[in-house]
Amino acid sequence: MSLSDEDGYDLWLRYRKTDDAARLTQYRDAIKRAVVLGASATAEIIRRELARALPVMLDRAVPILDQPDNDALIVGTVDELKTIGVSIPQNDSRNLGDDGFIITSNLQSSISDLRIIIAANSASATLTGAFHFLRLLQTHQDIRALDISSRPRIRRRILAHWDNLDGSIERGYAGRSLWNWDELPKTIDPRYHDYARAGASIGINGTCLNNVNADSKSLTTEYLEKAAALADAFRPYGIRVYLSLPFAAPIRLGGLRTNDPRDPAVAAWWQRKVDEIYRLIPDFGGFQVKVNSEGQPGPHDYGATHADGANTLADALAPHGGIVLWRAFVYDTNVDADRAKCAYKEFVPLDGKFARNVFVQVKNGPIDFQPREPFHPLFGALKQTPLALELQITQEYLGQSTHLVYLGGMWKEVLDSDTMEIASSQSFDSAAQSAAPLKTRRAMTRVAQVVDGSLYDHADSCVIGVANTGTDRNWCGHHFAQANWYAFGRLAWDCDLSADAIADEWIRLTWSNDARVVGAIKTMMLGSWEACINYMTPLGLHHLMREQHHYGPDPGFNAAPRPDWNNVYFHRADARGLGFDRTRTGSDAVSEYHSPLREQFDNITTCPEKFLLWFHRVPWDYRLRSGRTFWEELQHRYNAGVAFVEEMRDIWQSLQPRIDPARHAHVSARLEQQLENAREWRAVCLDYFGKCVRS
Ligand code: GCW
Repeated sequence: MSLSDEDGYDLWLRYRKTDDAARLTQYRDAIKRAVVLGASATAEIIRRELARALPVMLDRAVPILDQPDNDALIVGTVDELKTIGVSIPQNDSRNLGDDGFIITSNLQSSISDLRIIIAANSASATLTGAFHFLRLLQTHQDIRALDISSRPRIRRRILAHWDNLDGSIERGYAGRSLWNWDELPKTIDPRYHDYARAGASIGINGTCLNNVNADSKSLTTEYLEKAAALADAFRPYGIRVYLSLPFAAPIRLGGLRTNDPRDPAVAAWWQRKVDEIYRLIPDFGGFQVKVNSEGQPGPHDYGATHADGANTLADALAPHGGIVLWRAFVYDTNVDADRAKCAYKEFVPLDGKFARNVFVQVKNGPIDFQPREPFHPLFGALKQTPLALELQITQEYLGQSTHLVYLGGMWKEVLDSDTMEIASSQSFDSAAQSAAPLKTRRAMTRVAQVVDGSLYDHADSCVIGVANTGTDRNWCGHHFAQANWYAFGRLAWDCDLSADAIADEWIRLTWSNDARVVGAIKTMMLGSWEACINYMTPLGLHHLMREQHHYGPDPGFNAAPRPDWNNVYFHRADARGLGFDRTRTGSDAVSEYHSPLREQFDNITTCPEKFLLWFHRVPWDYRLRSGRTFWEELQHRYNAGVAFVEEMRDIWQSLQPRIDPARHAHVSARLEQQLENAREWRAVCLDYFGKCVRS
């Protein structure tokens, strides 16, 4: 059978006839009609989605009714369901919060034979539930005895767009910005709805529209009206708008003489600006802020602290319910000569000084979205301040939109990392803590528990992912980069999902339910991250990428204006060995981690080999656990990385008959390019390091 070409625009919302006969019969029996209660714009979106999906998947008409009848799939909020005599047990509905949903196919109700109910406390959560139900059908799940109750542990699940007002995207590799600022607010591109629909389908509930390197113009009334038009388009999908904040706006837009956040005139200016924003966008989420970082101005320019800066904004936002996402991506050379240590040193002393509606936003690792980093030591260190976890979906340092690299495993490694923060935690009830078995306590001190707020009892929580979307027809440049957008949303919703389970789901939604396709693609995806690490920066190496664009290898780069923008700064290769000494006798970055982690990282024999060169300078003849010398192991890793890309290419080739020609060819071409790049990485790095070995 020849498959028709696809362009990837549908993402994972790709509805097809159920090609499993038994399942098709089951679905047809279970879903004869559908009823969506309520008159909101969101209810209308649910109706449209069901009308679009069900007839295709069931391959027959499925009427969408106004009134419930027997045998109907029924979707509504808990309150709406009450009006037709269906009550959701209070315990269940209270547990759902605003965002959670239930899907049940065995609930007792006064309407006989009512089959499947999708319910939530809010219309937007009902939409998330409807998408979840459709996903069950798309992935051929048994729906006869559903008893699903799903609630996100992280409250704010935000996509951050590094989009500039001129349509370009910093670190964007999939075309231009989706936001057409010139045509806004009048013209609402239908693609805005498709964007919001995709986000809502995986539980995303926030979008930060503009680059963290923010243009003051974004806060002019003209541009706020444009942002408001986007907010109006996204609202029915349950997605709120946030903005990145230009710190210098009081001078640039307000004509003030200073941006000092402690100056009452500056605070008053921000208050007026924030009030204006809320008049235009009543559910505005808040500001993302990059200051005193990479040339951006900030409170330090006036002798003020990060807390002073954040709190002025927080005070202006608080009456409206808005928040501040204050980024900790700072690395002032005056703070510490080791860039990895700076954020911790700047922010730990400020813990307890931030207003209640401030998050400190921390990247997953202490340097900058490298192929692999240990978790950022601020997780487990700041206790009184909620931390927002910042992940990068766009693959700035991981082959951009050319390399197939599935990031689910990377994010899981971070979320599952144990901060080892136990004994010093104030917020634990100490009796309960000592009674808890060690294993349970361990499970409670992971980065995931810092981020979801449970470790230090923070009510609000946030994860934010730098988006990889653009105007490319397939949204993300590489068809497989869609998987990273998808995995971000799914993990933000439920960080206990495994990278494997998410990949499995995504493959079925995006490519096929055919077991051979699922198995083969999963092998590719699950091995792809480790392969990328191996052919770029194995064993804890980092930042070897070419300057500016960060694509391709340049280990010898040493011409930047500051030391920590040079690649040689990070690897320090010479005749004796390789790696950055961050042990106690080196930069002592290990001490930013809790015991016993710091001792583990500090000792070359106990340091996980994946982080070896992150924490240690390793002699070329040092023997690793494999029995190989370090130099042999390094070569082995580069070879393994390249070999896996060859394997991906071959697997993909073997799938040709089972994938539509257009998408197959598109991915094939990229895999060829990836292979060429991986070989180049190996050749350049081994040549460079080899010269050191032999010198
Ligand atoms: O990863 C680096 C990027 C910059 C980016 C910066 C940041 C938006 O190279 O392009 O600026 O991080 O996160 O602020």
